[in-house]
Amino acid sequence: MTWLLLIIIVLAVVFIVQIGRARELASLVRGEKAEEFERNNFHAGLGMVFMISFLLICIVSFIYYIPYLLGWGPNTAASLHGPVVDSVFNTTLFFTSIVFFGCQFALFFFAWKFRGQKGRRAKYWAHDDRLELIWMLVPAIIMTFLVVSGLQAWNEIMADVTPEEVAGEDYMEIEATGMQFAWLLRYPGRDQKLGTKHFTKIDGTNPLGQDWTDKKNIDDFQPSEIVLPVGKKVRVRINSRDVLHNFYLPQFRVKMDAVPGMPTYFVFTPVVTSDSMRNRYKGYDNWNIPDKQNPDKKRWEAFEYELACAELCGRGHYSMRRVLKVVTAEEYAEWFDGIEGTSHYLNNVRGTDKDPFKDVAKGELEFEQLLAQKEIVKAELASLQEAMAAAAGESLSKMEAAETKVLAALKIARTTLDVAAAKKAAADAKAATMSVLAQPEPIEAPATDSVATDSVAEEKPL
Ligand SMILES: [Cu+2]
Repeated sequence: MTWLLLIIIVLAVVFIVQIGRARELASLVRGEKAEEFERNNFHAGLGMVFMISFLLICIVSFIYYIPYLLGWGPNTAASLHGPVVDSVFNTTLFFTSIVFFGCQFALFFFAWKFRGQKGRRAKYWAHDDRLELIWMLVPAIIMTFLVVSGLQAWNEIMADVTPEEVAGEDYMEIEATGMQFAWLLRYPGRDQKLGTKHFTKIDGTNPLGQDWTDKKNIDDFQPSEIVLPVGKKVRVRINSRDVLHNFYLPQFRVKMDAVPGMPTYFVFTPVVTSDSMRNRYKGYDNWNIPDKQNPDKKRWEAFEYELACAELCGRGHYSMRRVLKVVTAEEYAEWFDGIEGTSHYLNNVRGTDKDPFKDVAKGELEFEQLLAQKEIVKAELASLQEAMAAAAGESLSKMEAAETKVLAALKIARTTLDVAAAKKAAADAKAATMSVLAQPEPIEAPATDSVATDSVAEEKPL
Protein backbone atom coordinates (compact mmCIF):
# COMPACT_ATOMS: atom_id res chain seq x y z
CA MET A 1 0.00 0.00 0.00
CA THR A 2 2.76 2.45 0.99
CA TRP A 3 4.66 1.52 -2.14
CA LEU A 4 1.64 2.13 -4.29
CA LEU A 5 1.14 5.58 -2.69
CA LEU A 6 4.81 6.40 -3.24
CA ILE A 7 4.64 5.43 -6.91
CA ILE A 8 1.50 7.53 -7.39
CA ILE A 9 3.17 10.55 -5.77
CA VAL A 10 6.31 10.17 -7.93
CA LEU A 11 4.21 9.83 -11.07
CA ALA A 12 2.17 12.93 -10.09
CA VAL A 13 5.35 14.97 -9.61
CA VAL A 14 6.76 13.83 -12.97
CA PHE A 15 3.41 14.69 -14.60
CA ILE A 16 3.36 18.23 -13.15
CA VAL A 17 6.98 18.87 -14.16
CA GLN A 18 6.34 17.64 -17.71
CA ILE A 19 3.25 19.83 -18.07
CA GLY A 20 5.26 22.84 -16.89
CA ARG A 21 7.95 22.14 -19.47
CA ALA A 22 5.39 21.69 -22.23
CA ARG A 23 3.84 25.06 -21.37
CA GLU A 24 7.22 26.76 -21.35
CA LEU A 25 8.03 25.29 -24.77
CA ALA A 26 4.63 26.30 -26.06
CA SER A 27 5.02 29.92 -24.93
CA LEU A 28 8.54 30.00 -26.41
CA VAL A 29 7.22 28.70 -29.71
CA ARG A 30 4.48 31.31 -29.69
CA GLY A 31 7.07 33.96 -28.71
CA GLU A 32 4.80 35.27 -26.01
CA LYS A 33 6.51 37.21 -23.25
CA ALA A 34 3.27 38.35 -21.69
CA GLU A 35 3.13 35.45 -19.28
CA GLU A 36 6.63 36.13 -18.00
CA PHE A 37 5.84 39.80 -17.34
CA GLU A 38 2.77 38.74 -15.40
CA ARG A 39 4.89 36.43 -13.25
CA ASN A 40 7.38 39.25 -12.68
CA ASN A 41 4.61 41.52 -11.40
CA PHE A 42 3.36 38.83 -9.08
CA HIS A 43 6.78 37.97 -7.58
CA ALA A 44 7.89 41.59 -7.22
CA GLY A 45 4.64 42.28 -5.33
CA LEU A 46 5.23 39.25 -3.10
CA GLY A 47 8.71 40.60 -2.37
CA MET A 48 7.27 43.92 -1.21
CA VAL A 49 4.75 42.16 1.04
CA PHE A 50 7.55 40.05 2.49
CA MET A 51 9.74 43.11 3.14
CA ILE A 52 7.02 45.04 4.95
CA SER A 53 5.99 42.11 7.15
CA PHE A 54 9.63 41.17 7.88
CA LEU A 55 10.53 44.72 8.98
CA LEU A 56 7.34 44.92 11.04
CA ILE A 57 8.20 41.65 12.80
CA CYS A 58 11.68 43.06 13.57
CA ILE A 59 10.21 46.18 15.18
CA VAL A 60 7.47 44.34 17.09
CA SER A 61 9.82 41.62 18.41
CA PHE A 62 12.29 44.29 19.55
CA ILE A 63 9.56 46.06 21.51
CA TYR A 64 8.30 42.73 22.89
CA TYR A 65 11.77 41.69 24.14
CA ILE A 66 12.69 45.03 25.74
CA PRO A 67 12.12 43.67 29.31
CA TYR A 68 14.67 40.93 28.53
CA LEU A 69 17.36 43.00 26.82
CA LEU A 70 20.45 44.15 28.71
CA GLY A 71 20.49 47.92 28.82
CA TRP A 72 16.74 48.27 28.35
CA GLY A 73 13.66 48.14 30.56
CA PRO A 74 14.63 46.93 34.05
CA ASN A 75 18.01 45.71 32.81
CA THR A 76 19.92 48.95 32.95
CA ALA A 77 23.39 48.38 34.35
CA ALA A 78 24.00 47.71 38.05
CA SER A 79 27.58 48.97 37.99
CA LEU A 80 29.24 52.37 37.75
CA HIS A 81 30.81 51.78 34.32
CA GLY A 82 27.79 49.85 32.97
CA PRO A 83 26.01 52.84 31.36
CA VAL A 84 29.15 53.50 29.29
CA VAL A 85 28.99 49.99 27.83
CA ASP A 86 25.25 50.36 27.22
CA SER A 87 25.67 53.66 25.44
CA VAL A 88 28.33 52.21 23.11
CA PHE A 89 25.98 49.32 22.32
CA ASN A 90 23.00 51.60 21.75
CA THR A 91 24.95 54.01 19.53
CA THR A 92 26.11 51.07 17.42
CA LEU A 93 22.56 49.71 17.35
CA PHE A 94 21.27 53.09 16.17
CA PHE A 95 23.59 53.26 13.14
CA THR A 96 23.36 49.58 12.23
CA SER A 97 19.54 49.81 12.41
CA ILE A 98 19.54 52.64 9.87
CA VAL A 99 21.78 50.59 7.58
CA PHE A 100 19.70 47.46 8.14
CA PHE A 101 16.34 49.08 7.38
CA GLY A 102 17.78 51.04 4.44
CA CYS A 103 19.39 47.97 2.87
CA GLN A 104 16.33 45.75 3.26
CA PHE A 105 14.13 48.45 1.78
CA ALA A 106 16.45 49.09 -1.18
CA LEU A 107 16.81 45.36 -1.86
CA PHE A 108 13.09 44.66 -2.23
CA PHE A 109 12.03 48.05 -3.52
CA PHE A 110 14.51 47.97 -6.43
CA ALA A 111 13.53 44.40 -7.28
CA TRP A 112 9.95 45.62 -7.56
CA LYS A 113 10.63 48.97 -9.26
CA PHE A 114 12.92 47.58 -11.96
CA ARG A 115 11.22 44.27 -12.61
CA GLY A 116 11.10 43.12 -16.26
CA GLN A 117 8.30 44.89 -18.07
CA LYS A 118 7.18 45.20 -21.65
CA GLY A 119 9.34 47.71 -23.50
CA ARG A 120 11.78 48.22 -20.59
CA ARG A 121 15.47 47.95 -21.36
CA ALA A 122 18.37 47.79 -18.89
CA LYS A 123 20.53 50.91 -18.72
CA TYR A 124 24.31 50.56 -18.85
CA TRP A 125 26.26 52.64 -16.37
CA ALA A 126 30.06 52.40 -16.32
CA HIS A 127 30.57 54.22 -13.01
CA ASP A 128 29.62 57.32 -11.05
CA ASP A 129 32.30 59.17 -9.06
CA ARG A 130 29.83 61.03 -6.89
CA LEU A 131 27.96 57.90 -5.89
CA GLU A 132 31.18 56.05 -5.07
CA LEU A 133 32.41 58.94 -2.98
CA ILE A 134 29.18 58.93 -0.97
CA TRP A 135 29.18 55.22 -0.22
CA MET A 136 32.85 55.29 0.78
CA LEU A 137 32.80 58.47 2.86
CA VAL A 138 29.60 58.01 4.84
CA PRO A 139 30.51 54.56 6.24
CA ALA A 140 34.11 55.73 6.83
CA ILE A 141 32.97 58.69 8.93
CA ILE A 142 30.48 56.59 10.91
CA MET A 143 33.00 53.81 11.48
CA THR A 144 35.65 56.28 12.67
CA PHE A 145 33.16 57.76 15.11
CA LEU A 146 32.16 54.30 16.41
CA VAL A 147 35.76 53.10 16.75
CA VAL A 148 37.01 56.26 18.49
CA SER A 149 34.11 56.41 20.96
CA GLY A 150 34.44 52.64 21.51
CA LEU A 151 38.16 52.99 22.26
CA GLN A 152 37.51 55.83 24.69
CA ALA A 153 34.92 53.68 26.48
CA TRP A 154 37.35 50.72 26.51
CA ASN A 155 40.12 52.78 28.11
CA GLU A 156 37.71 54.06 30.74
CA ILE A 157 36.27 50.63 31.55
CA MET A 158 39.51 48.65 31.52
CA ALA A 159 41.52 51.06 33.67
CA ASP A 160 43.25 49.24 36.53
CA VAL A 161 43.49 50.61 40.05
CA THR A 162 46.30 53.15 40.41
CA PRO A 163 49.40 52.50 42.55
CA GLU A 164 48.21 55.24 44.94
CA GLU A 165 44.98 53.41 45.72
CA VAL A 166 45.11 51.22 48.79
CA ALA A 167 43.53 47.76 48.91
CA GLY A 168 40.90 47.64 51.63
CA GLU A 169 40.40 51.40 51.66
CA ASP A 170 39.93 52.61 48.10
CA TYR A 171 39.01 49.23 46.69
CA MET A 172 38.76 45.59 47.66
CA GLU A 173 40.34 42.71 45.83
CA ILE A 174 38.91 39.24 45.34
CA GLU A 175 39.93 36.33 43.16
CA ALA A 176 37.99 33.98 40.88
CA THR A 177 39.64 30.90 39.40
CA GLY A 178 37.84 28.95 36.70
CA MET A 179 38.19 25.17 36.48
CA GLN A 180 36.25 22.39 34.83
CA PHE A 181 33.55 22.88 36.13
CA ALA A 182 33.33 25.42 38.92
CA TRP A 183 34.47 28.84 40.00
CA LEU A 184 36.86 28.80 42.96
CA LEU A 185 36.43 32.08 44.80
CA ARG A 186 38.94 33.58 47.21
CA TYR A 187 38.68 36.57 49.53
CA PRO A 188 41.84 38.11 51.03
CA GLY A 189 40.55 38.08 54.60
CA ARG A 190 40.97 40.98 57.01
CA ASP A 191 44.51 41.82 55.86
CA GLN A 192 42.96 42.68 52.45
CA LYS A 193 45.87 40.93 50.76
CA LEU A 194 45.56 37.74 48.76
CA GLY A 195 48.35 35.31 49.62
CA THR A 196 50.75 34.02 46.97
CA LYS A 197 50.06 30.78 45.14
CA HIS A 198 51.71 28.51 42.59
CA PHE A 199 50.16 25.85 40.44
CA THR A 200 52.75 23.24 41.52
CA LYS A 201 51.31 23.40 45.04
CA ILE A 202 47.81 22.38 43.93
CA ASP A 203 46.64 19.15 45.56
CA GLY A 204 43.56 17.61 47.14
CA THR A 205 43.52 19.96 50.13
CA ASN A 206 44.94 22.96 48.30
CA PRO A 207 42.75 23.59 45.24
CA LEU A 208 44.35 26.96 44.45
CA GLY A 209 47.96 26.05 45.20
CA GLN A 210 48.31 28.58 48.03
CA ASP A 211 51.76 28.87 49.60
CA TRP A 212 51.18 28.30 53.34
CA THR A 213 54.52 29.79 54.33
CA ASP A 214 53.11 33.13 53.12
CA LYS A 215 51.29 34.57 56.13
CA LYS A 216 48.96 36.53 53.86
CA ASN A 217 47.32 33.19 53.05
CA ILE A 218 46.35 32.41 56.63
CA ASP A 219 43.15 34.48 56.65
CA ASP A 220 42.18 33.92 52.99
CA PHE A 221 38.83 32.19 52.75
CA GLN A 222 36.95 30.56 49.89
CA PRO A 223 33.22 31.34 49.99
CA SER A 224 30.68 29.60 47.78
CA GLU A 225 29.15 32.89 46.66
CA ILE A 226 30.39 36.40 45.99
CA VAL A 227 29.14 39.02 48.44
CA LEU A 228 30.02 42.67 47.77
CA PRO A 229 29.25 45.90 49.61
CA VAL A 230 27.36 48.37 47.42
CA GLY A 231 29.36 51.33 46.14
CA LYS A 232 32.77 49.78 46.84
CA LYS A 233 35.24 49.43 43.99
CA VAL A 234 36.16 45.78 43.43
CA ARG A 235 39.16 44.41 41.60
CA VAL A 236 38.69 40.81 40.56
CA ARG A 237 41.77 38.74 39.78
CA ILE A 238 40.73 36.23 37.16
CA ASN A 239 42.61 32.94 36.73
CA SER A 240 42.06 29.59 35.13
CA ARG A 241 43.29 26.20 36.29
CA ASP A 242 42.78 24.31 33.03
CA VAL A 243 41.11 25.63 29.88
CA LEU A 244 39.72 28.99 28.80
CA HIS A 245 36.79 30.20 30.91
CA ASN A 246 35.13 33.59 31.08
CA PHE A 247 34.18 35.60 34.14
CA TYR A 248 30.80 37.06 33.23
CA LEU A 249 28.53 39.22 35.40
CA PRO A 250 25.82 40.25 32.92
CA GLN A 251 24.03 42.83 35.10
CA PHE A 252 27.32 44.57 35.87
CA ARG A 253 28.58 44.48 32.26
CA VAL A 254 31.67 42.66 33.47
CA LYS A 255 33.16 40.10 31.12
CA MET A 256 36.74 38.88 31.00
CA ASP A 257 38.46 35.73 29.81
CA ALA A 258 40.09 33.46 32.38
CA VAL A 259 43.26 32.28 30.67
CA PRO A 260 45.43 29.48 32.08
CA GLY A 261 48.86 30.86 32.94
CA MET A 262 47.92 34.47 32.25
CA PRO A 263 46.10 36.30 35.05
CA THR A 264 43.53 38.89 33.92
CA TYR A 265 41.51 41.34 35.97
CA PHE A 266 38.40 43.49 35.94
CA VAL A 267 37.70 46.54 38.11
CA PHE A 268 34.09 47.55 38.69
CA THR A 269 31.84 49.17 41.28
CA PRO A 270 28.43 47.62 42.01
CA VAL A 271 25.87 50.37 42.60
CA VAL A 272 22.56 48.49 42.88
CA THR A 273 21.96 46.09 45.78
CA SER A 274 20.30 42.72 45.16
CA ASP A 275 17.24 43.99 47.04
CA SER A 276 16.89 47.11 44.88
CA MET A 277 17.27 44.97 41.77
CA ARG A 278 14.42 42.71 42.95
CA ASN A 279 12.26 45.80 43.52
CA ARG A 280 13.07 46.95 40.02
CA TYR A 281 11.95 43.64 38.48
CA LYS A 282 8.78 43.60 40.60
CA GLY A 283 7.03 45.99 38.21
CA TYR A 284 7.47 43.81 35.12
CA ASP A 285 5.03 41.15 33.96
CA ASN A 286 7.69 38.69 32.82
CA TRP A 287 9.17 38.77 36.36
CA ASN A 288 5.80 38.13 38.03
CA ILE A 289 5.53 34.48 37.05
CA PRO A 290 6.55 31.53 39.30
CA ASP A 291 10.28 30.90 39.37
CA LYS A 292 11.42 27.71 37.58
CA GLN A 293 13.71 26.43 40.34
CA ASN A 294 11.58 27.73 43.18
CA PRO A 295 7.89 27.62 42.19
CA ASP A 296 6.72 29.00 45.55
CA LYS A 297 8.34 32.32 44.69
CA LYS A 298 7.82 34.76 41.88
CA ARG A 299 10.76 35.25 39.53
CA TRP A 300 11.58 38.67 40.95
CA GLU A 301 11.55 37.33 44.51
CA ALA A 302 13.93 34.51 43.63
CA PHE A 303 16.26 36.81 41.70
CA GLU A 304 19.97 36.77 42.50
CA TYR A 305 22.80 38.25 40.50
CA GLU A 306 24.87 35.52 38.95
CA LEU A 307 28.41 34.82 37.93
CA ALA A 308 28.39 32.66 34.83
CA CYS A 309 31.08 31.17 32.63
CA ALA A 310 30.76 32.67 29.16
CA GLU A 311 33.29 30.47 27.39
CA LEU A 312 32.12 27.10 26.12
CA CYS A 313 34.61 25.15 28.25
CA GLY A 314 33.33 21.58 28.11
CA ARG A 315 30.53 19.24 29.05
CA GLY A 316 29.74 20.80 32.44
CA HIS A 317 30.03 24.41 31.21
CA TYR A 318 26.41 25.14 32.15
CA SER A 319 27.07 24.30 35.80
CA MET A 320 29.70 27.05 36.24
CA ARG A 321 27.37 29.35 38.06
CA ARG A 322 27.78 31.23 41.33
CA VAL A 323 25.41 33.55 43.13
CA LEU A 324 26.53 37.15 43.64
CA LYS A 325 24.94 39.34 46.30
CA VAL A 326 25.31 43.09 46.59
CA VAL A 327 24.48 44.25 50.11
CA THR A 328 24.80 47.34 52.30
CA ALA A 329 28.09 48.02 54.10
CA GLU A 330 26.56 46.85 57.43
CA GLU A 331 25.27 43.61 55.93
CA TYR A 332 28.66 43.04 54.36
CA ALA A 333 30.41 43.51 57.73
CA GLU A 334 28.03 40.95 59.28
CA TRP A 335 28.65 38.47 56.46
CA PHE A 336 32.40 38.96 56.65
CA ASP A 337 32.30 38.47 60.39
CA GLY A 338 30.52 35.15 60.04
CA ILE A 339 32.70 33.81 57.25
CA GLU A 340 36.27 34.87 58.03
CA GLY A 341 36.62 31.95 60.44
CA THR A 342 36.21 29.56 57.48
CA SER A 343 39.76 30.44 56.38
CA HIS A 344 40.95 27.61 54.17
CA TYR A 345 44.22 27.37 56.07
CA LEU A 346 42.65 27.17 59.53
CA ASN A 347 40.13 24.52 58.51
CA ASN A 348 42.14 22.33 56.16
CA VAL A 349 45.85 22.83 56.78
CA ARG A 350 46.37 23.95 60.38
CA GLY A 351 48.08 21.21 62.40
CA THR A 352 48.62 18.85 59.44
CA ASP A 353 51.99 17.86 57.96
CA LYS A 354 51.64 20.61 55.38
CA ASP A 355 51.36 23.30 58.05
CA PRO A 356 54.61 25.29 58.29
CA PHE A 357 53.45 26.67 61.67
CA LYS A 358 52.77 23.24 63.16
CA ASP A 359 55.07 24.05 66.09
CA VAL A 360 52.99 27.04 67.13
CA ALA A 361 50.38 25.79 69.60
CA LYS A 362 46.78 25.94 68.47
CA GLY A 363 45.23 29.26 69.32
CA GLU A 364 48.60 30.99 69.45
CA LEU A 365 48.82 32.13 65.85
CA GLU A 366 48.17 35.84 65.48
CA PHE A 367 45.05 35.29 63.39
CA GLU A 368 43.67 32.74 65.84
CA GLN A 369 44.17 35.24 68.67
CA LEU A 370 42.41 37.96 66.70
CA LEU A 371 39.43 35.67 66.10
CA ALA A 372 39.33 34.77 69.80
CA GLN A 373 39.37 38.44 70.89
CA LYS A 374 36.56 39.16 68.46
CA GLU A 375 34.49 36.39 70.03
CA ILE A 376 34.95 38.01 73.45
CA VAL A 377 33.63 41.34 72.16
CA LYS A 378 30.70 39.61 70.49
CA ALA A 379 29.84 37.82 73.73
CA GLU A 380 29.87 41.13 75.60
CA LEU A 381 27.61 42.66 73.01
CA ALA A 382 25.21 39.72 73.23
CA SER A 383 24.89 39.92 77.01
CA LEU A 384 24.45 43.69 76.85
CA GLN A 385 21.69 43.37 74.27
CA GLU A 386 20.02 40.67 76.28
CA ALA A 387 19.97 42.94 79.32
CA MET A 388 18.66 45.80 77.21
CA ALA A 389 15.77 43.67 76.02
CA ALA A 390 14.82 43.04 79.62
CA ALA A 391 15.41 46.54 80.98
CA ALA A 392 13.42 49.68 80.50
CA GLY A 393 13.46 53.31 81.57
CA GLU A 394 16.51 55.31 82.51
CA SER A 395 18.99 52.44 82.63
CA LEU A 396 18.24 51.76 78.98
CA SER A 397 19.93 54.97 77.90
CA LYS A 398 23.00 54.04 79.95
CA MET A 399 23.00 50.64 78.29
CA GLU A 400 22.68 52.23 74.89
CA ALA A 401 25.74 54.31 75.62
CA ALA A 402 27.58 51.14 76.61
CA GLU A 403 26.35 49.41 73.46
CA THR A 404 27.82 52.14 71.30
CA LYS A 405 31.17 51.55 72.99
CA VAL A 406 30.95 47.80 72.48
CA LEU A 407 29.98 48.23 68.82
CA ALA A 408 33.05 50.42 68.36
CA ALA A 409 35.13 47.70 69.97
CA LEU A 410 33.53 45.12 67.69
CA LYS A 411 34.50 47.14 64.65
CA ILE A 412 38.11 47.12 65.80
CA ALA A 413 38.00 43.43 66.71
CA ARG A 414 36.63 42.60 63.26
CA THR A 415 39.21 44.48 61.26
CA THR A 416 42.43 44.86 63.18
CA LEU A 417 45.57 42.91 62.38
CA ASP A 418 47.12 43.90 65.69
CA VAL A 419 46.65 41.44 68.55
CA ALA A 420 47.27 44.14 71.19
CA ALA A 421 44.61 46.38 69.66
CA ALA A 422 42.17 43.46 69.54
CA LYS A 423 42.88 42.69 73.21
CA LYS A 424 42.35 46.32 74.17
CA ALA A 425 39.07 46.40 72.21
CA ALA A 426 37.90 43.26 74.00
CA ALA A 427 38.84 44.80 77.37
CA ASP A 428 36.99 48.02 76.52
CA ALA A 429 33.90 46.02 75.57
CA LYS A 430 34.06 44.08 78.78
CA ALA A 431 34.48 47.25 80.87
CA ALA A 432 31.57 48.93 79.13
CA THR A 433 29.20 46.02 79.78
CA MET A 434 30.49 45.58 83.33
CA SER A 435 29.81 49.21 84.16
CA VAL A 436 26.15 48.59 83.46
CA LEU A 437 25.64 44.92 84.25
CA ALA A 438 27.89 44.23 87.25
CA GLN A 439 26.37 46.80 89.57
CA PRO A 440 22.77 46.81 88.47
CA GLU A 441 21.36 50.19 89.25
CA PRO A 442 17.82 50.35 90.59
CA ILE A 443 15.74 49.88 87.53
CA GLU A 444 12.88 52.30 87.72
CA ALA A 445 9.59 50.69 87.04
CA PRO A 446 7.82 52.03 84.01
CA ALA A 447 5.12 54.47 85.00
CA THR A 448 2.16 52.39 84.06
CA ASP A 449 -0.78 51.94 86.44
CA SER A 450 -0.89 48.16 86.52
CA VAL A 451 2.77 47.81 87.53
CA ALA A 452 2.40 50.49 90.17
CA THR A 453 -0.58 48.81 91.84
CA ASP A 454 1.16 45.43 91.67
CA SER A 455 4.20 46.67 93.59
CA VAL A 456 2.00 48.33 96.17
CA ALA A 457 -0.02 45.14 96.60
CA GLU A 458 3.20 43.16 97.10
CA GLU A 459 4.53 45.48 99.74
CA LYS A 460 1.42 45.42 101.88
CA PRO A 461 1.86 42.02 103.60
CA LEU A 462 5.29 43.10 104.80
CU1 LIG B 1 33.95 27.52 32.04
